[in-house]
Amino acid sequence: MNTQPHISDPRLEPIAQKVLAGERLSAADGLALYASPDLLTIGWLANHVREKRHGNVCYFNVNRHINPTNVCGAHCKLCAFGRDKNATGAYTYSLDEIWHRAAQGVSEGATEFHIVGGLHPDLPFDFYLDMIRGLKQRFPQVHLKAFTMVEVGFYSRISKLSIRDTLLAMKNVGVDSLPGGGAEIFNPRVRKIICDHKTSGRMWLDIARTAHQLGLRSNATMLYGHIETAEERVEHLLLLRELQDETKGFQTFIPLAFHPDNTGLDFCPKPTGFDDLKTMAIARLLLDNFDHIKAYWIMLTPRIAQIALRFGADDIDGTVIEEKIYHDAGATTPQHMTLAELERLIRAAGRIPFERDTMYNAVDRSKMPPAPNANRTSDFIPQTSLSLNV
Ligand code: V47
Repeated sequence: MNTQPHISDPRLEPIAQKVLAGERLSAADGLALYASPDLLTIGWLANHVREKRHGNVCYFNVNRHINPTNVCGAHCKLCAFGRDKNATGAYTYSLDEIWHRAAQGVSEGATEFHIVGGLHPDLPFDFYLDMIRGLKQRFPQVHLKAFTMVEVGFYSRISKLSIRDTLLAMKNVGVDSLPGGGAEIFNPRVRKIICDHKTSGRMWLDIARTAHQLGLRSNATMLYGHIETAEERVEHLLLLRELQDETKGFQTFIPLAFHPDNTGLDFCPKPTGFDDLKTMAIARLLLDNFDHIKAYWIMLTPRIAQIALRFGADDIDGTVIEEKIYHDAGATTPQHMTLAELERLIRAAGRIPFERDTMYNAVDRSKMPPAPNANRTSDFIPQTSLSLNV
């Protein structure tokens, strides 16, 4: 059992008592954590919770991002990825191009396709259904984590189907779960500035609720480090916690640090490592009903993501391959990592790499065709059950 940390900020004493007793933290506790400069105590507490749940294990997966189009009518100020139809750099993949990218992903050992894109003004809902159906037919073994709540809301509008029927149509053709994007900050004041024409925060939560009711699990995100206040971050996290109490449908929470380059918010300073680690830890402490907290290395940088594995995160995302959304916004991280590189990062943080599928089942590569480009390290033996080191 871990011993207590030295707490240099006395405001954290009562919060530490609650965390160690397994009690739920309040909004006021969340604000006190944000107000405190005592990052090491906050991190220690988050690590305590993280190790109680997951021991020394760090999850990762081998995945492939596919962004079918960057054409988008939403014009969110926060985004550097979306383009008008005729703008320089606008693209929309044909279905054949999508099959090709997916086949590349499979040859690299992907167990998941992470599919999100712009809100294209002309593509019909059937295009997306054909894409999912075609991917499922060609690659039935690969989990399809597709379309944010914002895309679901948009498809419902263009298809004139209810949210429920839109989700059912997606599920029927092969969508297995939904990614967590588009949540940004739920508060309407912030949304009006950073993503005025996007699905409201309330609607995002309603769509997630409906997805969960239909048996589709999803992730959740929070985009931080732009114009939002600490109160608005805490409110966002507690709204997610409230919905999770109701549906238990969220798998993983992913804090996303805002990258300002090439966006309509380029006056915002770049995220700091201090804020990244603090936000990761506070998420772990407030979201007591989420199983997993992910340090998305693409956005955090591999260095900060690795440290985050000791500040509450138990998952580091995947090999990714061809990330566009952050790189259009000036991210300087690589666009993909090999399995061996990911495992090295995890081991160097003193954690045990655990290759998972999207649903956090162990992946046993000895039962899969070899992935020629995966470049595994030789000593990693996938496990089917975990022994927790608490
Ligand atoms: O929804 C857009 C964010 C999200 C910028 O579910 C930006 O496993 C920073 O949701 N700076 C997409 N962020 C990424 C996402 C995600 C990533 C990894 C894993 C999962 C998952 C989900 O990226 C968008 C938006 O919130 N974003 N522009 C930007 N300039």
